[in-house]
Amino acid sequence: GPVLIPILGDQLAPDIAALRDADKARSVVLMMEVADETTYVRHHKAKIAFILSAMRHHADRLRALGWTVDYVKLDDTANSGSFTGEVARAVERHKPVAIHVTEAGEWRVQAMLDGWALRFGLPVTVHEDDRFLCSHGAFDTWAAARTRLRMEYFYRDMRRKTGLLMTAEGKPEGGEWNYDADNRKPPPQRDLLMPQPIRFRPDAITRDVLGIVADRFADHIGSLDHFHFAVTHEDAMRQQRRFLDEALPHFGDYQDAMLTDEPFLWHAILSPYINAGLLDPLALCRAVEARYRAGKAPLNCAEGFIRQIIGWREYVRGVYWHEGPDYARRNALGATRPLPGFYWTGETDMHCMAQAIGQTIDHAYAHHIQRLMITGNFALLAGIDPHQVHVWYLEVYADAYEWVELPNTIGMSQFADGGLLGSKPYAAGGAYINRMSDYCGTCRYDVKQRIGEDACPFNALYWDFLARNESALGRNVRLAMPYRNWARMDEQVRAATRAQAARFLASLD
Ligand code: FAD
Ligand code: DLZ
Ligand code: SF4
Repeated sequence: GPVLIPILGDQLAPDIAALRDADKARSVVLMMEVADETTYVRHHKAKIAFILSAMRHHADRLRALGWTVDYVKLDDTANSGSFTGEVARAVERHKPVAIHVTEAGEWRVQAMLDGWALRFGLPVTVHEDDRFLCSHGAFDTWAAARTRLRMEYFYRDMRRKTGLLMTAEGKPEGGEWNYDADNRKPPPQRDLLMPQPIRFRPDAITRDVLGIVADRFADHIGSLDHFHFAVTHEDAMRQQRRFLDEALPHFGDYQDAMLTDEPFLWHAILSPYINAGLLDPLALCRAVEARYRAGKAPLNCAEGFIRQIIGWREYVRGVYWHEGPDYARRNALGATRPLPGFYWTGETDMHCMAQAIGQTIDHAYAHHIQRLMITGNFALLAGIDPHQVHVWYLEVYADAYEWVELPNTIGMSQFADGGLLGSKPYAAGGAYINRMSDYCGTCRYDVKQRIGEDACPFNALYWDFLARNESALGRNVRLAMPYRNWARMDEQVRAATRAQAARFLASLD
């Protein structure tokens, strides 16, 4: 019998570890659209459509490369609905002598893979997923030697390991490791020359999938009307080139900027492709470095971008596997409020929230600072149950898989891991949002006010958050200044601020 090689929906690279040394003539690749994966959380419609269409295109690509691919569609009548059920049926069909698979991206699925050897009485080889620079073992070794897991030091190791933006003498290019001090400018005026991601027109395969998703997942969040994702490696490469040509030269400058009705700005719009396997993250970083060396992108932009990929992206994955499956249940600040209904509709008078959520519904995309400082910041300040916040982020973004979403949400955004990932909570009042966006100008609320009917809710919520969490956060040196300011306020002002926050929070329920 052949070797059976299951390829999961986020393993869509032709040289994925399990395929690399396999013999095409003696292998059957198994790809499975299964109900469990489409509904273990209620993913955005466009996220499901993207993954299923990319899977179908990838099967064609593998066949063109000479592989035998057994592809199970979601609506095949005998579809058992689960990875393990489908592997069981494939074992019946093909009578394989062994199973080779690439390690899964999350605990939930890895547990399934780990059960296959016993269940099927077959040798199962789980290949390390070397699309990542840092293996689980290497991260554990790095972490074991440290009391605090600082991204910055991890990142420097990845720079040394890859040689990206390093001089011949082994020094960081330009003399500094990190050029963030040059980044984070407020938004520019809108103009017609701003880059836009390519809008890929759905082909016949995608149109088929869009029909299935519209039918079957009608009650999931999200619109399919704006579906514009690339679903092949070739098209993803077109968007990669668009990013390198048009957005990279300002990527760093406007990384934290937000503009009304401009969902994409100078961001890459590549995360769904990188995470699913359509693009190779290291090759992308090398292309970014080449642009810098050719004088086509400034160092602060090239370094900032490369840091997101070989720094943050690798680091959060390391944290996810290092911390174990119970990381999803962390709740260091004891937050219990249910997620407000407007996270599903975007219907709120807070213009910043309506924008971030509305774009999420339309595009299954929001850029980092919207996720962190608008929807994430609001949930943090309002004391929303971090697990509900986690499920929301996992559902609504086309790039969301637990390994990357969970540390970003539980750790970076909600401070629910008590400061493992970040040294202080990303909490901010309206002034920050006003500085980094044009949202407040057209908002029904007044960003300058803290108390009263028209006051921006973020303002009172910010102080209420600090006051409410003083026992957990009051000794954090990075919060010393705001706590001092709070303590200096008049007792009556403090009471009015907390009453304002309480009224607003009550209106959410
Ligand atoms: P750009 O801003 O252009 O960045 C370039 C690339 O860097 C991205 O494509 C991505 O691969 C990588 N990157 C940047 N920041 C991060 C980060 N913090 N962690 C990991 N990779 C990063 N990213 C996901 O890929 N999947 C998620 O499910 C996800 N959930 C998030 C949840 C929260 C609460 C927050 C605050 C961030 C989350 N991120 C997630 C990180 C980041 O917001 C997205 O990677 C980014 O917005 C993707 O858009 P882009 O390709 O235009 O990115
Ligand atoms: C997210 C997702 C969805 C919606 N559907 C499928 C699917 O039908 N078949 C599949 O192989 N993978 C799917 N995925 C991605 C898997 O959930 C992903 O491989 C796991 O999260 C493991 O990392
Ligand atoms: Fe958001 Fe407040 Fe600005 Fe309105 S005023 S857009 S609620 S920060």
